[in-house]
Amino acid sequence: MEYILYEVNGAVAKITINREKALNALNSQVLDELNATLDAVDLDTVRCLILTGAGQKSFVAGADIGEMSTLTKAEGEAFGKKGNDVFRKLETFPIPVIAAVNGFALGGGCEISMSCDIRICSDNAVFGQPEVGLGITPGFGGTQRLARLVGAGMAKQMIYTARNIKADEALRIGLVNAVYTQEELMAQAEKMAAGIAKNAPIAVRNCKKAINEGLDVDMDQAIVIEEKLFGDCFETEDQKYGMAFFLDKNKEKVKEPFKNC
Ligand code: DAK
Repeated sequence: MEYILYEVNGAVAKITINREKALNALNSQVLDELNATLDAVDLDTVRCLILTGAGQKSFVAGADIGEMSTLTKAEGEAFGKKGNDVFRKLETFPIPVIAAVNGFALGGGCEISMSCDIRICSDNAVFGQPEVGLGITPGFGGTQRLARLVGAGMAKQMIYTARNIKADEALRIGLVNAVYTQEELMAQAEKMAAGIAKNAPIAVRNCKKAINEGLDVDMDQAIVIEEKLFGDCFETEDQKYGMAFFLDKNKEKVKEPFKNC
């Protein structure tokens, strides 16, 4: 891999988009490598992913404008599909994905962060959808995910004006969950990931599925999705162990890690 770093530390894995000279802009090769990296994640051991960008300045400064500048209509559609397929893979990835946004998250950078389950950022982060200033629409799901995350009014303002917002405003509108100093960001992402990874993995996966799939349907159907996924937990060893541990009154006991089965 030229542009993706992949590290595993216990049950937490970190994917770093590593194209620092171009502020981690997404070209076709980055998207292909990211896709292959996701396919290779060992879901038997990894329980939470962190996605970040290399360097101190940028998470992802967007899709690669140089590569896009010469695309034909058909090539533009193919590039859009390549990005959308990877972003959707992230969004529906079986385990939670935390975006640790360490600087510019513009265009495709804002969009890839929105495909993750949770966004936290450093205090130098800048978010925006500058596409209309380049003569295009957001093409990696920005018109859809931004509106769902921050509401249609705020999404329309950001997209129509192409105005970037800083970390504090991203926090205020609910685009990110927390802002940390640059030095603190990764440690905080790792702490959150470890906190997720210690919980029953099948239950966590089912929660992700229930939230994602439930948001796409009406409440009556959504509740049925939740019921089914709740019921499925009762076929797991982790449910039996988790509840038995709570009910066991032996104060000396030590909680074992969940087994993911
Ligand atoms: N693409 C390619 N290279 C980029 C880049 C990008 N998005 N962003 C930065 N770079 C490169 C710069 O060209 C420069 O390269 P060298 O000149 O050193 O070779 C290097 O990164 C450092 O950038 P700057 O010199 O510009 O650094 P500054 O600190 O002065 O400025 C900046 C940082 C982030 C404010 C500035 O680089 C900037 O404005 N970058 C572009 C941000 C942007 O507009 N991003 C959105 C891109 S549009 C679709 C599919 C996808 C999309 C749309 C449609 N379909 C197919 C339907 C997505 C679109 C986008 O993401």
